[in-house]
Amino acid sequence: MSKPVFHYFPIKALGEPSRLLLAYGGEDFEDKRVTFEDWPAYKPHTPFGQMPVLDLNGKQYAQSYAIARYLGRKYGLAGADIEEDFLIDQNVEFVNDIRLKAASVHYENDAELKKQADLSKNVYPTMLGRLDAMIKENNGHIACGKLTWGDFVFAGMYPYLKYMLQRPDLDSEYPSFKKLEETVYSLPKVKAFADSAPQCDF
Ligand SMILES: N[C@@H](CCC(=O)N[C@@H](CS)C(=O)NCC(=O)O)C(=O)O
Repeated sequence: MSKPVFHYFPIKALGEPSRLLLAYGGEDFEDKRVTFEDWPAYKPHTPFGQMPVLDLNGKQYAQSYAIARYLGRKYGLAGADIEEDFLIDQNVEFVNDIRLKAASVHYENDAELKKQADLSKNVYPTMLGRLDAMIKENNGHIACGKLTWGDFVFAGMYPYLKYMLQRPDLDSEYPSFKKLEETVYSLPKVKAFADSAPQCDF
């Protein structure tokens, strides 16, 4: 059986959650960081023309949350029943809503549209406040009051979220965010992986 290969750009963003899950699962995987220069040659060989992609047991697995959910089930980080699974999915979708809103502004090239789409005064504070409350209600986790794959989604993507929101101060404004990131990164196998992985800011 060949070694699993996880393909993503040399950033955290949508790839880091599954890298951390693979590390947590003790998987001996190749962390293939495809450069932006090499990407055009890779792209046609991926299921949706996008990364991340996981090569596992001769199959290609795509879509970041589907991969994270799959790995979560594989490594005992899913819910105990369909009710808990639902809560994890629901709360991960909310984290993704914040990411998509931030991305829609961050990647807007038109300065006027970017200005009009400024969400920092009303939308972000409400959404981030809800996320903060969600983590507090869940004992420092994304859902179910315990460690699940949803925590890995948040922890892996958090630096990217801060970068897109241009909010390095989120750590101090919402200490629950930083604490959850630390909870995941201090798990022994995750820490070992992160300590030896190439450093990237987001
Ligand atoms: N829904 C997809 C989105 C994946 C996605 O947007 N990937 C970006 C990088 S974050 C990508 O591959 N961009 C290169 C391209 O589209 O050519 C997922 O969650 O995996």
